[in-house]
Amino acid sequence: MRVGIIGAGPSGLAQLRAFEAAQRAGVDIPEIICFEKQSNWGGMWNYTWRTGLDKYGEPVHGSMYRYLWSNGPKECLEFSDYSFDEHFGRPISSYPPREVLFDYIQGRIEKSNAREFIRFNTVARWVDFDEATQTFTVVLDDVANNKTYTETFDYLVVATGHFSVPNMPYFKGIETYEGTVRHAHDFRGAEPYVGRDLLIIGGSYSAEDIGVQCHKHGAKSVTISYRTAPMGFDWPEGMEEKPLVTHFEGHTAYFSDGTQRRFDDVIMCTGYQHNFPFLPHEFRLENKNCLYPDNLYKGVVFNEQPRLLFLGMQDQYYTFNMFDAQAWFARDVMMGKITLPNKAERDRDIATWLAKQQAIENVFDEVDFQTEYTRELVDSTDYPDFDLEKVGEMFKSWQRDKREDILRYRDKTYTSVMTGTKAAKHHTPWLEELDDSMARYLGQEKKQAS
Ligand code: FAD
Ligand code: NA7
Repeated sequence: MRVGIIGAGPSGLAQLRAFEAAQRAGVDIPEIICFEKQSNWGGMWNYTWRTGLDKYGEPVHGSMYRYLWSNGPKECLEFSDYSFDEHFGRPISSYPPREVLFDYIQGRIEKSNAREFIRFNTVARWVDFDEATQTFTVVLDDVANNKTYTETFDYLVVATGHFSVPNMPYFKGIETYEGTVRHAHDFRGAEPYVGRDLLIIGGSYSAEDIGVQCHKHGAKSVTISYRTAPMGFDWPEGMEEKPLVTHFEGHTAYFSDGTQRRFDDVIMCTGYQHNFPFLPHEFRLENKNCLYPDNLYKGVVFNEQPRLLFLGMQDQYYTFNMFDAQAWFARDVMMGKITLPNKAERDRDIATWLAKQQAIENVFDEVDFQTEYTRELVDSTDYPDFDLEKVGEMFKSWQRDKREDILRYRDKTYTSVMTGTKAAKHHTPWLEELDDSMARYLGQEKKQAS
């Protein structure tokens, strides 16, 4: 049996890890090849300074930026088979910067021979499914060597992420707006906005985090324009929310409440598109960012063609440990340890989850939904069990911390459900910490400890 995995971000790496865990337990595993279009693993966490196209002319995948600190407690994303304690050897704070989390992701996978399974600089271009042989043929571009070739698989795992291809709406007059316009996908740090009046469009995580970062690093003002509802945090002086922009003229944005204001720059924090240009249309997920994409049995198995599996396609409270639970489930489906019910039963199961999603009323319901979803996957596999319900409570507490103080919630500490370790207090309050390097993050702590 041959398994193809597209993408070596946290989800694709979780899939490799799941097979490795089975192998370590003495089970024969299939032949596996993972294709990654970047030159290294880590997906979003593999920071790139590039925007637009990469050095081979491929669309840049990365949307992460300098000074990005975890936007939820690390205790909520901890792998249940590789703790932060095991990796760092001592307690660290609850909200580490990107480089530290990247190091943690790498730490687990570097303990295996996973790199041997990955072909880097390799883009999946197209997938065909042959009904007669029940196999996928994947057309691949080795962009570093300018070679195109194909590989054939019995199962295909799509782990290409969904926070990479910008959703870029049009606003009347924006084509002649006199300031700069970019999408959050191309934001790489707050420096260009120091001393400037910034308009952010969007009302979710990117708007909040980029807005707060620009405020922290010295933007003159940050205005956030929402479509549906304001985020409603207790914003500091210099930050405010306004309803949606109706149009632009010159340097000025006009809002639907009749007010107007001049801005130097605009950043569209308007989310991302699920984008699968390498899949024929009948295999594409067509949903927007949501907690339960339609057509995916257990959020993983493509219902119309169960040899096709997707990881990490949900909107995410849970991340790394949920990807693991999905990958363990996917592995067991592929290896026949989990028998899929027939299509009618799968349809019913999907409908039940979609109805639950429909009934969600607030952010706490969202957390409960994803806790219950992840619980079901963990229970149906041998992924090491952990106190998911306590993690769910931590997510709710995190939401309350943000309501209390959007500039200081990252100074809070949480306790690991994996090890019982209470996070260390970071040496510098987040608002005053302008250096996000791992050296500073860990080095300073060492100094403090001694
Ligand atoms: P990705 O990380 O996107 O990885 C997908 C991989 O697939 C990439 O390496 C890409 O190069 C590869 N790929 C794509 N197309 C192809 C192709 N055709 N052929 C070959 N390879 C391909 N999560 C948190 O837990 N905490 C945070 O603080 C946090 N902050 C975030 C901030 C930003 C700005 C963004 C965008 C996301 C953030 N996330 C955060 C969520 C983040 O998406 C997940 O943590 C995680 O990276 C998702 O993993 P993934 O493997 O599913 O997707
Ligand atoms: P999200 O969470 O998908 O949010 C997208 C936001 O963009 C959301 O508030 C939308 O408003 C808004 N949006 C979308 N289209 C428009 C238009 N046309 N006009 C105005 N506003 C619009 O994406 P994020 O980038 O914030 O977060 C993605 C990930 O990155 C997340 O996991 C983080 O960890 C980092 P709506 O509320 O639907 O009206």
